[in-house]
Amino acid sequence: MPIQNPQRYTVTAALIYANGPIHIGHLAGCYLPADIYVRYLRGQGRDVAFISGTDEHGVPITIKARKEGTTPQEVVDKYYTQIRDAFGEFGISFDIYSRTSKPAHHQVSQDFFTNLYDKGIFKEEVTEQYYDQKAAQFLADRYIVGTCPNCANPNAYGDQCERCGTSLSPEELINPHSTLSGEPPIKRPTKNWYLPLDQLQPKIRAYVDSHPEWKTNVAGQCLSWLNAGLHPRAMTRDLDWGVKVPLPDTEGKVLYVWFDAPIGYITFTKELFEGRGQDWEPYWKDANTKLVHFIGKDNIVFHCIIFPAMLMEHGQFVLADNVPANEFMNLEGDKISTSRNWAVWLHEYLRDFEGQQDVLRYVLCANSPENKDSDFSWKDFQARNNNELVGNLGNFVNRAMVLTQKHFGNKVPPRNNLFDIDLDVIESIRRLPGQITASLEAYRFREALALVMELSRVGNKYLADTTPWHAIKDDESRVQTIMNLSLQIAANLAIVMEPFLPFSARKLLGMLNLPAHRWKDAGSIDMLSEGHALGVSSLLFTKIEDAVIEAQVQKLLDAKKVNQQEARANAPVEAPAAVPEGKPAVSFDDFTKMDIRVATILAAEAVPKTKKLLKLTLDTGIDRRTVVSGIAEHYQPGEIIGRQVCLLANLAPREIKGIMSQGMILMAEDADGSLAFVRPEKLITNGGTVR
Ligand code: B3M
Ligand code: ZN
Repeated sequence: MPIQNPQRYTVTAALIYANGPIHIGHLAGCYLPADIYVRYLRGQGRDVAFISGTDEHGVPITIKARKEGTTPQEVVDKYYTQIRDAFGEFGISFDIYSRTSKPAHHQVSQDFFTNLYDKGIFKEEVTEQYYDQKAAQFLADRYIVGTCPNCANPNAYGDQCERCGTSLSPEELINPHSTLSGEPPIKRPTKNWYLPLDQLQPKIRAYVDSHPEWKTNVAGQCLSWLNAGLHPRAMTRDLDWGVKVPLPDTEGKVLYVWFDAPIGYITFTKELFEGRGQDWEPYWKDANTKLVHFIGKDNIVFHCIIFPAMLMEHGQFVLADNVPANEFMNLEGDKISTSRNWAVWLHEYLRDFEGQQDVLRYVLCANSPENKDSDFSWKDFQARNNNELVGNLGNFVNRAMVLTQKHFGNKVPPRNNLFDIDLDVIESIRRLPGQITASLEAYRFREALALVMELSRVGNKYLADTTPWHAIKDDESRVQTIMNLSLQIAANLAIVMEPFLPFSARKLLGMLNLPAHRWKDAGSIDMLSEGHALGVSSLLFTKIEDAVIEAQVQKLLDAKKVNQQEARANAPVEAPAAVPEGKPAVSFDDFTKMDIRVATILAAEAVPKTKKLLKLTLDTGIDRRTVVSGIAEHYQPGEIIGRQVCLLANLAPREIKGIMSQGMILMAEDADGSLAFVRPEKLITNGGTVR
């Protein structure tokens, strides 16, 4: 059960690896929802510590250093600053953003390890681990790749297959080889310390079971791990980059990055409060503290099972009350990928859309991957800005301000007689903030944002229905009421939009000449008293033109082109593993019965009401004929006219969707299901045979 009426909140956002710049997927996945939640809590006047920083250990860092030809330390120094600054620019309001490479963190995680060690929690075990003789190094996690036993991806890592998401151990990989030398590894004995998750399973299950309120995507992953049965997991690694194992004779061993990284939340909390000269311990040790971890879905097992197990065995700490993990956000229908440069980078957005951080925050939240993967597209970004932010929210606020300025000297007019339409509006002002609060408390940020926009829509409709710009001619008193209530809506908006659109909220508060927002004022129709002087009005949002969006789309298309070229250049010579099995032998006679001809496509058009079919007109040398072909998902009609193809010309004609198809075009099918024409490699006279 969730904790009721907590005295304070410790809110964490994942410690991202400091090995590259950050993109919209990171923001949407955990930092934006965490920031929305924390801003809301602060608006409520709650005591909250918002903790994050970079994860500076582990194989992802050392691999990056190798790639860039520098040291791990230089890598983390460079990206820590970049990442921290990008979050800052987007208004992610951490109370502290620190780093796991700091000596204080090494100390805290070593103490934690020693605490468990002294209690005899770890199982000490000598096992055979993969070792690269050439590089003289053990191959943990991402230093080893091989074929995924689950989906046959030939580039699965020793800890995880990025294609199917399965978590792996190096032993499970088929054809393992070292990413350092490319060689197949040998096995060597080494000693490591294991957290016996198998023995802790009942306690962990009881903890997970005590939180039936967790999101279904989170609970689902936990249950599938628990039902499969937990295994002991090594908490140390044979690596030289990381927190040294605090035991004698452990040269060349460090703590597993997933052991030290979550302890970083504790270290950084300590750093924050010690810096303020305050006691940090209640934020982790008092039962009235609500601990919430914001993460992406790939980190669920670590935050819901392994870290809680560590905390339980330590014994002094509270466990997470909730872990509202998000799914992933895709980009234009494709998985975001750093290596393929398929991403919208935050530092580039800041350059291309100066001062428009709230627009991205809005779009990422409105389209947040809260329960399932979602997709970011530039067209949707533009439409949401132009229709929702400019057309709804900005338009309402602007009309309320400008009309007041024009007719009432920029001062809040009195509220006079109220009619039904006014009472309805008042009802909405009173009701919506409560609903927004309930959604935020339940981590339903998309829904909360939709309700904020609903309040603005109520305002727009009120103005459209009462047309104060006409009414002013013969009923000034009526218009006073309308503008008074409209401004009260605007004041409510300034409060409830703050967690989502902090930059615009601040601007709106300035326009209304109101002090810093307090959540408890939301729902009131008396935030602006009669005669209150308003500030200077300006536009909250501006329209984004087609050309700006087209430039962004072009940038992605360019990235795709570069990728395709690189993929072609690097394509493996060997055939990929997954090909269909061979068929039984046929006689040469059987083969010669097939009349395969070279033909040219003269015309092509989609077959109506089908997704897959194109109707083709072919010049076969013998005749001109129609063939229906299932290639519409692979080729546009316009791009194939004039191409030579191979046609099985004597396949018995058959009717497909009312069209008589005379033959079949030969296609080659790739492992991923994509199709390509089989065609002569030089121009052949139509009707030439294939044998
Ligand atoms: N560094 C993985 C990641 O960046 C890992 C998170 C640690 S959270 C304590 O996605
Ligand atoms: Zn896989």
